[in-house]
Amino acid sequence: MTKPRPSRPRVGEPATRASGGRPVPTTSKPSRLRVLGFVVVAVVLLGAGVYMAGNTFFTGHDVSIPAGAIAVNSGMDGFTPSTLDAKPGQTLTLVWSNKDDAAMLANGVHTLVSDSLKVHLEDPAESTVTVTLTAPMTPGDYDFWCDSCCGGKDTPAMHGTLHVEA
Ligand SMILES: [Cu+2]
Repeated sequence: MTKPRPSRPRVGEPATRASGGRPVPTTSKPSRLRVLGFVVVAVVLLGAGVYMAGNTFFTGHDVSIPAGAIAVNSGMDGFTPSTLDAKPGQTLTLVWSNKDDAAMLANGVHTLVSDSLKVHLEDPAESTVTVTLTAPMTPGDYDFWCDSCCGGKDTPAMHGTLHVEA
């Protein structure tokens, strides 16, 4: 009824293919290639699992703050902290978290916007992103705000200040 498949020889059959001129040894053990293939697949699956588990751990809200970085939170009450201190020309690294639900935010993001600092940054709902803010060389107080919730720029509580030391 069923025709024998013409492809690969069954284990136990005399070897008909030759590699490099030598006859392929017939063996009942799985070939090295098969074992290697299995190991590769296992390692890839394991790696993917560790990677995904890692994402779950490291994108949670209890994010560890790298040395020198500043933890900032955006919420319905504005930026916390709302004043950031910098030296002239200093680049600040902000680990910026947004714990709010997307439905409460315009475009699902809190923003950090400033004309004088030339930034328009976004932090998606329920996530933490790392962003940088470079202080101008001229000392002074530079205004920034969130324009995607609670009335945006028109609401005083939505503003923050980058204080550049003299
Ligand atoms: Cu906001």
